[in-house]
Amino acid sequence: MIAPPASRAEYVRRIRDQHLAPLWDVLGGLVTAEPKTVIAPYRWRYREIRPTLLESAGVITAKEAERRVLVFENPNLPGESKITNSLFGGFQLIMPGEVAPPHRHIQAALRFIIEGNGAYTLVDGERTFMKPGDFVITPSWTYHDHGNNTNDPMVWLDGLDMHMVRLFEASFREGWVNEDPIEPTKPEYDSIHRYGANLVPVDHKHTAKTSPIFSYPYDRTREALHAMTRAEDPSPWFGYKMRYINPLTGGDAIPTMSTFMQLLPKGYETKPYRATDSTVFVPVEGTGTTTVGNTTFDWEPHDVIVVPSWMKYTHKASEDAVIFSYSDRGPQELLGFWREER
Ligand code: 1HN
Repeated sequence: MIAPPASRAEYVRRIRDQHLAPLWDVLGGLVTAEPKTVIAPYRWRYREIRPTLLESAGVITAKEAERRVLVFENPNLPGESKITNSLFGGFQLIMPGEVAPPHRHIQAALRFIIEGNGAYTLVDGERTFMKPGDFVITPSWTYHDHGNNTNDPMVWLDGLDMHMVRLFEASFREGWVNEDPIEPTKPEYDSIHRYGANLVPVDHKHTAKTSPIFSYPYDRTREALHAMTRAEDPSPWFGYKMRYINPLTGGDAIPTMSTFMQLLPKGYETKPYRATDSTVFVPVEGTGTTTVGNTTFDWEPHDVIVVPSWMKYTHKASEDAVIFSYSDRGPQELLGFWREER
């Protein structure tokens, strides 16, 4: 028989030297009865941050910055480059004549276009020109660069799965052979022509986990939502809401981040809803309010609103409104974690 320790505290002090710790002190905090979030609900007003964003052009060039991005920092997690625990969000600015040099990384990116018209992103040899409201993807480990040959600044929201990659310590990144822009190897819009018409090339072998379509243009998304409004009543929780998919699998366009666009008719108010995915909402058209817990945020186009996991929220549209969103729902579903409450 081993003699019992002098006290629990004495025992716990002793086992720390062996890099051991008692689960009984931490179990309740680790395996909570319900999701406990550290994330603060928050809203960034585009009207307020746009001047600050444009000012960044005088602070650093796109080339020197590699990517000139202002990062959305959750107020409860300063310095962590997190808008939620799993998601990165930022606004990227490319000024006329600038290029952001080519690179690739394990992290997948979504681009949601905010302002400007006709700057490009080149993904896997294919150039895509960007317009406000377009949803554009950069799949994991594809070379990409961006350039602006227009006369206006171009701004988009970058959403990345980088904190999931960090969790797994699985990050790789490399530059192109040099810093010059990559020459396209495919015709413009090749991916949407090839895969975006309910057709697939007859010899296509499906291997990639990410959508073969790089750009989901806003005019088509908008048309799909408006067609829905003519066909059925709005969902009490979502209004009219669509999910961007990979047409080859029916799954999310990007496997690590779900992306959505929804339409709320003027005056419509959604019923309280919560789910375990934390979500970033970006209004595209219209104005309204979002209530998360006890906080109500009013919003207009290009504002950014973060709703944490498992907090009840409602949206109310003061005018016909269209809202883009992205969340970690897809990976949670793949892993069997995701839950919702209506
Ligand atoms: C990145 O590569 C881009 O390619 C944007 O435009 C934002 C944020 C963190 C890490 C890499 C881009 C990024 C990023």
